[in-house]
Amino acid sequence: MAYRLYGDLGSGAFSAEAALAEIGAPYAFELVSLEKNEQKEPRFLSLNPSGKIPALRLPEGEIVTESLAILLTLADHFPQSGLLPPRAGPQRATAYRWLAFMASEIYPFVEIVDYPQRFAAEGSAADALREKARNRVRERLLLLERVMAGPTVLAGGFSLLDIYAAMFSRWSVGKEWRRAHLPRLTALADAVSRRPAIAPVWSRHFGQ
Ligand SMILES: N[C@@H](CCC(=O)N[C@@H](CS)C(=O)NCC(=O)O)C(=O)O
Repeated sequence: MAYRLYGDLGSGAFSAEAALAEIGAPYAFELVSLEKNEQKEPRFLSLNPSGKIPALRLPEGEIVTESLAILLTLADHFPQSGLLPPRAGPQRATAYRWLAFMASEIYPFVEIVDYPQRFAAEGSAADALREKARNRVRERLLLLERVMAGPTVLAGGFSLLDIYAAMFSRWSVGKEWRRAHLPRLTALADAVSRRPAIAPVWSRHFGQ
């Protein structure tokens, strides 16, 4: 049995699919439409009770949710893929550090930008909250922009970090703002989008 990835286009499922493509692992993509709110339907809730995508069914049948857990699991399954620096080395620790930063310091604010009415009364309170959350995402991407080793997040070259950072650079902050303030992350995302294995995945999720 191959991997089965549950998600929507332009969502966090991009990171898992890009990793699968980069590895060259066989997988199937099952659409869970955010527009139709299918992530909250019983069929999907039986896979992920938190009602969020992505979810990955492993060849063994186990379900993994949480985008970071999925990425780390895939890197574990395919150590030769080079998606993470060597185990127990200092670069591996740096990789964990910034992966955790993106998952815990950026991703939760994306939910507020996308669904502010979950956190504040609809109307001007929700609109104001959305703008505050957008600013937190911007501030944290600016931090990532500053700590990037060069054209990739890690000094050792391409890794999971670049896939994850490229994805977050697409969300919440606005194209014009991104181009004006995140030149290195914009160049990183362009480079990720051009990687031969990832290019078709990128264009399905983000266009161009
Ligand atoms: N912590 C989760 C967050 C996943 C998440 O928020 N996914 C979004 C799509 S990018 C989602 O499913 N949103 C639908 C909802 O919150 O109802 C992860 O890292 O996978």
